[in-house]
Amino acid sequence: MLELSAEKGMLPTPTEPGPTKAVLLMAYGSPKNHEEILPYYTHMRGGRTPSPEALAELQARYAAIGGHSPLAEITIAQADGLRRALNSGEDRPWAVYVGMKHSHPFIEDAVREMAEHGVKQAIGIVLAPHYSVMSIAEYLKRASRTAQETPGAPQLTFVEAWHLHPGYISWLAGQVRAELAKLGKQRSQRALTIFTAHSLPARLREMGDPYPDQLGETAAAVAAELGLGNWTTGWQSMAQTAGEPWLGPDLLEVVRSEKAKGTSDFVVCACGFVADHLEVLFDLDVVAKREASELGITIARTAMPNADPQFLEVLSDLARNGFVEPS
Ligand code: FEC
Repeated sequence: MLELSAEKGMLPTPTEPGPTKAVLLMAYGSPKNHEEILPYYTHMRGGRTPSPEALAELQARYAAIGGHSPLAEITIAQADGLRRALNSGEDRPWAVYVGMKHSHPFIEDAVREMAEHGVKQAIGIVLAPHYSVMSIAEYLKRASRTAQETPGAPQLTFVEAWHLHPGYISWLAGQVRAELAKLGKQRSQRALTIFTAHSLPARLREMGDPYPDQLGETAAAVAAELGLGNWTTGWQSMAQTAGEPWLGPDLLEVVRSEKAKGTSDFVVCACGFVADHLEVLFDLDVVAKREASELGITIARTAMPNADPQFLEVLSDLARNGFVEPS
């Protein structure tokens, strides 16, 4: 039997002795309220306090989506759903531990808690499909380093990227199909679908980082499954602090240039994210929609996976296939 313990950030706690298979489910994290925005932003900046202007700008973005992001709650719901999916019909219990990159419970807390619970082996999964040294690799490094420093910590193996998981591609295809269907036959044939992920510094291309190509691979796989002719990729959510070129073209640049060529309906599929959060609810639902209304076009956004059962099956498949029995 496994239960959720609210005191420990709702981390699932094994309540029966015996070998436990564990997942370390890692996500970005979000501030739970207005007061947490400053420590959250400071953590993200490696401990450097943001300027008052930058802080106010970020606070305004959270205010525009209702005061706080649902990301942390959605991550817990995904973990809970994954634990249920993994434990149906299993002889040995699975535990799912949540570790966040920038808010409590941190990745380090989750690894230490697994050690306290006597977990011997765990599979680490990041709730982001595309690998980059500036995204997934940072999560893995922090988990591995804590495991090395913690007596009794579990052996960790990781899923490094899952941007082409057939279940994920099929889930995305279903969402794009649903948005195109809402446009009706004629408009949907002329609509442009734009697959997006979080932008990162453009120097990653020269470094041979797989991230830019992986976005294209996800997009191409979804387009192939749908037989979609009119699609492209774009980058979104470039950090406000960007002091160097970031990966482009930006989503809004794509929209403006395609509108100039006569396209008036767009479907955005933010396949680099797996939850409703600030970068989706503000950058797409507020900023992109405002731009659409100014340009006299439509921009529809596909639903995010959140705790959809089909997406939980994807996570469950990643955990089962990636788990290595302890030697
Ligand atoms: O809902 C929420 O409260 C959090 C939404 C959120 C997600 C997210 C995902 C990614 N980020 C990635 C890279 C960077 C880099 C910087 C950066 C900065 C921010 C800021 C906020 C923020 N990110 Fe984020 N990101 C989310 C939120 N991100 C807020 C700070 C304000 C701003 O500049 O916009 C630059 C850090 C610096 O200043 O040095 C780099 C990547 C992802 C997708 C992969 C993942 O989820 O891990 C990559 C969700």
